[in-house]
Amino acid sequence: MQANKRIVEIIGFPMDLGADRRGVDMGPSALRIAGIEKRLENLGYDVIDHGDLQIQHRAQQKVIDTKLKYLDEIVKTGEVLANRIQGVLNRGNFPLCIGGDHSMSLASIAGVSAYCRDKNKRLGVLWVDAHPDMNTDQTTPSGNIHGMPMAASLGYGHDKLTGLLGFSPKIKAENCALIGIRSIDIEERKTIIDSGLEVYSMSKIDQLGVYNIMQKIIDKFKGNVDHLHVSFDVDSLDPRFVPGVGTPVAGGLSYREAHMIMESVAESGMMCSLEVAEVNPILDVQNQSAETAVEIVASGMGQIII
Ligand code: 6HN
Ligand code: MN
Ligand code: MN
Ligand code: MN
Repeated sequence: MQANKRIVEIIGFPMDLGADRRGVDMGPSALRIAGIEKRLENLGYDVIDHGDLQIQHRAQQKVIDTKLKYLDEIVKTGEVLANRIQGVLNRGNFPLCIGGDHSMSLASIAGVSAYCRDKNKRLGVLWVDAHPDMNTDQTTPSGNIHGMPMAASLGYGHDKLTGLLGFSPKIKAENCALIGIRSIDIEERKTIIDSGLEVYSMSKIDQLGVYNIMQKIIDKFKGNVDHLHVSFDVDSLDPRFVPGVGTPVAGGLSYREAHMIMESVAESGMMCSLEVAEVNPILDVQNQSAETAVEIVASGMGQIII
């Protein structure tokens, strides 16, 4: 088994307005330099790389609300990305979005969710991250929108974020699973509890093992979900393997644990869309983080199975 679609359409989203550390807008280039297209072609996919979407530079704008920095440009470009993703899915192809900071997920999940609504498909999300990204403008310690996409997709937070494409919520908590989590802000925790989200922390991984957890997650998805979207924040990995991230947290996934997550996804045959976020080449060591991210994408797309 493998990911469902044979044609992969890559969309680069060089967004850095959702995060404080500069350089993450070069993530899409780093992933291309690390050979993402060739890697997928070697697995038997046809790959169309659409290049990057246009995002206005930070220097061209102002922060209007310090609790929602660069809100307008993030929403505006997010709508473009969401529409592009819907287009890919409507063509029957597999969208692979490469970021860019994780505020990209607002848009990618919106696009996938709109497609699923049209087609009467039940959407599930696997969120692989050190952070749950469950902040709102009321709880954020940073004002950075990359800490908010999961919350917004569930309907928590500012109307402009939750209301992308004109409907909310985009996903149901019971059809989501978060894994790799080890950094939760105090106020953010309340939103997680309120939502009822299933969070598999690093501590749970230590106790149960990634393989067992993934079997459990996939089993649940199998009964309830038709379209699985995977959102992979590379800071889920331990910073020893992925130093090129803006918000590193010690004690992360090992190289093999990250692969095991994605190998389990591939084995399920359920993944219909994927995104990779937060590769920051400025903070990286010889493009190691982008190379690791490409390896992980290959695992998710069936490297050991095909
Ligand atoms: N990410 N919880 C912190 C915040 O500023 O809201 C960090 C968020 C990190 C977001 O890595 O995608
Ligand atoms: Mn080619
Ligand atoms: Mn994230
Ligand atoms: Mn993160």
